[in-house]
Amino acid sequence: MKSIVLLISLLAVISCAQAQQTDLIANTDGRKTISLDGEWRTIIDPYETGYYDYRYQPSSDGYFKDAKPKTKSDLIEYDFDTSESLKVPGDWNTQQERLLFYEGTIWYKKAFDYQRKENTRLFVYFGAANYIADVYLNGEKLGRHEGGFTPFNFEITKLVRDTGNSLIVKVDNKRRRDAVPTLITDWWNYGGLTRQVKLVETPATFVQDYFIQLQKGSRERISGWVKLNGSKLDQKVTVRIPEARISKSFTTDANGSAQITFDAALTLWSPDNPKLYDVVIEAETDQVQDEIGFRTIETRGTEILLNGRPIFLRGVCIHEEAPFRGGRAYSREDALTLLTWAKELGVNFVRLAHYPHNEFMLREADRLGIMVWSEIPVYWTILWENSATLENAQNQLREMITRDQNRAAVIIWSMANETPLSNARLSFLKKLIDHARSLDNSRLISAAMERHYLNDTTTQMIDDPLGEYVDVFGCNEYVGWYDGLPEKADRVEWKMNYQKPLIMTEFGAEAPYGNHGDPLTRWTEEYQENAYQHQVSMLKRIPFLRGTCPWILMDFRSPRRPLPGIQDFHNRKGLISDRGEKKKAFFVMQRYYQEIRGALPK
Ligand code: GCB
Repeated sequence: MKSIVLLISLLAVISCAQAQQTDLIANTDGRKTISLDGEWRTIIDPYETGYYDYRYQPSSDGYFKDAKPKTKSDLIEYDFDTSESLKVPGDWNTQQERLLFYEGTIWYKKAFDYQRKENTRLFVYFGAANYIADVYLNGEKLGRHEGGFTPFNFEITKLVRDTGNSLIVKVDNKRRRDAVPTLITDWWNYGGLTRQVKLVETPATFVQDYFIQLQKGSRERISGWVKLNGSKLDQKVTVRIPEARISKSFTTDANGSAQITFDAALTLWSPDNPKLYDVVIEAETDQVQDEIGFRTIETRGTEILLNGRPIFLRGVCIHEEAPFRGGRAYSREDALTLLTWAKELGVNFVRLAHYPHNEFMLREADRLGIMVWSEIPVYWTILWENSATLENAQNQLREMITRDQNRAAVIIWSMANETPLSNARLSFLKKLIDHARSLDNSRLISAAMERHYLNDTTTQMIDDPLGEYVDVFGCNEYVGWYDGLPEKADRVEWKMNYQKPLIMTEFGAEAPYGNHGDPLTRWTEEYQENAYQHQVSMLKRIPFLRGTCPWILMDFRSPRRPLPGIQDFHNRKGLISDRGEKKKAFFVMQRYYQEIRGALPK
């Protein structure tokens, strides 16, 4: 009998611990939050001693217990409070020289006090942790999150104390064959709590998520939904857009969901006029506010239509790499620097490669009027046949969409980059596409794909079978760099099997800023400039081309690029160096964008 009682209470403890995992709070900006950014105590743990015992079993008294010796004889071999600290947000690699190449586990600890309030729930929210995060509060496990570039949160209402809370996160960035991304990428595997960490307060029942966008194909009708979380799920919910004198009420069902549709005469968001409206979502027990832009995005044959008018996407690819200081970008200032450079180039579009970027990028793109391609790190050689890999990719896709589904700037969700053809890959990517469309049918779906030469060796053929399932075809090519010399572009013709718009999602050449020579000497700015000149003339000859994204705005760190004196572990294909110096090729692209700007509606 005693053991049954014990078992029941054990199960209760387990289910209580599980109940603390929560779906993502879509908009933390519109809520009361307490920042946990700053110095966190850290322990470098390459052998995961704080997690596994010496038989490689998960240990019950690992570092997450944050134990202290109680007597002078106690044996405890770690101490957060006398360990070194690292800054959060921030990757660990660029904070300490000895961590530059480190891939493994680091434990983070933040101590905090919190004044508990009645009828208020508390969550701990992580902007991102690369790659796996195990999160503990006061010795209890809250849960695990996998995926290095999307947000997640856990409810801590029941566990939080008034004083002396110990929040501990084990972050592990070891690469894995079955992970997303997999073992090899052309970017640095920056580890750590790379984005903001905050406590988020909500009422007992709160607006957890909402989708408020124009209905596909309509420029006058808003269509979406609101979702509540809590115990009082049936409520009256009002959506207000005060500037447009709109106030519409709906009733949530027993699951806390309400479909919303209403007519609205709004000024549409576009790069020329990035109009955002204050939108208030008001439930009986909660209220959140957001700034939302309204626009439509569709395709018709080989055209891309923004608000019903054909548009050419003058783009550039961007990695989430910090200008000037290096490492992961994480701040509004970083976002503004990158996007301002992109604007100087003449863009109306950016491809945020190769994973979801921090939320500042999306919020600032909304304000600056820059359309966005956003993607998940399904890159190169993913394990297509592994169901856990698919689940992981779907989860990252869902978290990306949940965070950014109300950003007018985002016009394209991209599923993958340069993935090799196979049936297993096609079926994997089709499932991702279905998943994306089920979450958001208002945006375009794409992927950056490859192409091949026909027997004549100068006709580039675009016929990836995935093309059938996307709205827009994205294509990466390096004519003039990996593929012949720059002048080869003059002889290349393009054919496509699909009546769909094409975006050239990558092309480029590599040169460190200030390295000069003649136009055929590799690694010189002149070679890069030469490659861009021939590229641009080739691009102009592609009738179904509706966008271009040179690779890449700014140089970035990559372990695949060791060439001493030239690369020094950086991919130098940037149009701008990591110190903000513009290379000659920048101006070739800038001229091209100036030229085509007038040719089509902006
Ligand atoms: C590509 C990849 C990109 C690389 C780039 C390069 O095709 O998509 O991640 O960094 O080429 O520089 O080779």
